[in-house]
Amino acid sequence: MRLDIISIFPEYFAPLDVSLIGKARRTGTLDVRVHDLRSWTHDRHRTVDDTPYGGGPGMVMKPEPWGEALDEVAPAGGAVPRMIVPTPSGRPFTQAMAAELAAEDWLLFACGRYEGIDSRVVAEASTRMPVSEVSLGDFVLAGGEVAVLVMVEAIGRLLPGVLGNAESVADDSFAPGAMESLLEGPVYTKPPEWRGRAVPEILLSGNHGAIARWRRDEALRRTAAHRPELLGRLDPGKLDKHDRKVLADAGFPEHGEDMAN
Ligand code: JQB
Repeated sequence: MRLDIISIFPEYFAPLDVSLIGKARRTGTLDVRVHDLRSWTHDRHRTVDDTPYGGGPGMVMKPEPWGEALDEVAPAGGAVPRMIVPTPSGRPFTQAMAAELAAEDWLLFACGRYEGIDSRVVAEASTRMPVSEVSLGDFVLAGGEVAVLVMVEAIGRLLPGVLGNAESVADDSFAPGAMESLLEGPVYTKPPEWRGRAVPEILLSGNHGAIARWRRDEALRRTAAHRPELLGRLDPGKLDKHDRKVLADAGFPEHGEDMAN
């Protein structure tokens, strides 16, 4: 997969030399190219921002350097990347979107700063390539760089051969897409007792059926406690009697037992 990243802070992407993504780059699974937006400016001060039309606080990224950058990185008449623009007003980035993007051959990330990029840049780019405005969540970052690092890590670990252990991706969940409905429960490793705290006995039992049941109970309890809105996405047909009891005990009788059973 090819990834182009355009930013006024190319140094932000040093972490992409490290760990899973760094290895994927060295082995050729990932071709990452980081570009300095200021290389497409022509004035002495390498200006990328200007005051907002209509007034208001802060500055807005000028369209001209972006236009030249996109023309050079993704020239007309050739292959077309999918462009991703992080912005707090974008569609939520999810695991499903990470999986969809991991199937692309070429992604182009455009990192804004200040109050964002002149809107005509996305409008014009959209006539030449698919463009998605994406948000990591309901908080405000100072720019798109950290959002791109997050997305590249989420996408990169899904690429064939990037995680050493092929099972690690599938096991994020109990079933395909389940990470969108149930949180993971707690995990433990050796030693069996640490600072007076024992590992739950069931995990040492060797009873794989009972362990799977316990893990599911913990996942249901954690989801009820931390992300109750996710319970509404559970398929009621996939909840057994025990699941319904766990959810009722966690304070969600509407997903749990009905009065009849
Ligand atoms: C500039 C960004 C995010 C990109 C994601 C997320 O855009 C703004 N609007 C108002 C105030 C400040 C900004 C700063 N800013 C480019 C830019 C913020 C992404 C961003 C984001 N993806 N929060 N913030 N979840």
